[in-house]
Amino acid sequence: MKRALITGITGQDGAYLAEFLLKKGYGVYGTYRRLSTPNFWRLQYLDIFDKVSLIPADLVDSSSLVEAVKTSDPDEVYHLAAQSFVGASFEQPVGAGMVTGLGVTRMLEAIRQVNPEIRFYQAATSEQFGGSSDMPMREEDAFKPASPYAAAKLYGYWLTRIYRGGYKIFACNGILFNHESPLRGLEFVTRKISNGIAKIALGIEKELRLGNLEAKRDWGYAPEYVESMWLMLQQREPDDYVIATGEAHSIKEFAEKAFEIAELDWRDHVKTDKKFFRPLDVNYLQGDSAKAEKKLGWKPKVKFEKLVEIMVNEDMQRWARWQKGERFPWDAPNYPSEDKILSRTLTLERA
Ligand code: NAP
Ligand code: F7E
Repeated sequence: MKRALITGITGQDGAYLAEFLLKKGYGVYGTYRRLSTPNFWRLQYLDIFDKVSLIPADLVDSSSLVEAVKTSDPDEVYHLAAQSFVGASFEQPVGAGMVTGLGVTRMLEAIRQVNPEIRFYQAATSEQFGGSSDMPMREEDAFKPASPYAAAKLYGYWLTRIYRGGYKIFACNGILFNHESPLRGLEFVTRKISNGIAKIALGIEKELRLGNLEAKRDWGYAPEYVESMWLMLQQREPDDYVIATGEAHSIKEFAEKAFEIAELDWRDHVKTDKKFFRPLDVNYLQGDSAKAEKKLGWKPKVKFEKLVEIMVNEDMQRWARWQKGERFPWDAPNYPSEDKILSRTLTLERA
């Protein structure tokens, strides 16, 4: 039986990848960090919590990563753990470097020291292209990161290539464009919209406050994207791949479509709020995954409209079930209203 170690198994991609690898017959191990309140709702929601083995580790602590590799003795490591919210990387720029950037080096070092035969997947990102003007973006295009998060990821991308070249480690970068699902964190714009709409439809809230509505993203469906991670590690040679749908849509289009599904008019409920604008934003991202299609045989099936439908319908159903008194693992009921959170952007605005 093959074994896989997933860092960040409690996150959106970690949970879907664990489900995918279990179906393939893998023994699945995942790192989690000690929190005052356990955070396993996604694994429970997918009903796989009892099927995975958990190892405590933190990306700032090299020794815990070495232990995780030794304990799991994996054939493949999927390095998904990171501080993944771009907005927060402006609030905590030093942490972005320490966790999202240097965390990759610590993981690669653990592999180099314990067993360099382990295959390594790095969760690189379309954010690395940032303000680039190449459209649609391909593997060979220039990177122009526009946030502490993107700069840290670009560092991780290069470390992955350096360990591939220097130590012959089978290390791949998956340059994934945005991918969403009902397991997406609530601070990301798609889930913020689907969750907000469900609450508006049930009369729990009246409005939805958003930032830059003009930015465009290439949004795919997370359960399909995790398959591409596995495919990269099954090839004869390690390489880097763009994973995307090839379509770009604005936040406004997402909101418009999502409200339409709930039979509401977005103009009655959406307000823009400076608090949700970033000091620097990426205005346009659209990927070209022709290389992945040719070499991996990977192609997205769920495109924009279907994705919006999946997310809105699931959040509407969850809130309706919750209101009827049903209880199940879920993040939304305990999530604080964003009005309670004072951001750096807001502080700058007031100064
Ligand atoms: P996510 O839901 O935010 O999950 C991030 C994971 O990292 C969580 O399990 C989190 O643990 C863990 N983590 C955070 N800080 C850590 C630390 N200091 N030590 C150990 N673990 C830590 O992110 P995602 O959407 O699944 O994304 C997975 C990866 O792909 C990330 O690296 C992200 O940057 C990258 N990526 C995502 C997208 C996308 O559109 N989703 C696109 C391109 C690349 P807790 O649960 O304890 O917080
Ligand atoms: O923002 C705009 C915001 O936070 C998308 C991460 O998974 O994908 C994700 O990063 C856009 C930005 O995702 C709100 O300004 C408007 O232009 O959903 P997001 P992201 O920044 O694209 C990449 C590929 C990753 O690698 C990351 O890990 O939407 N926007 N109004 C808003 N964004 C948020 N969060 N909240 C708003 O109210």
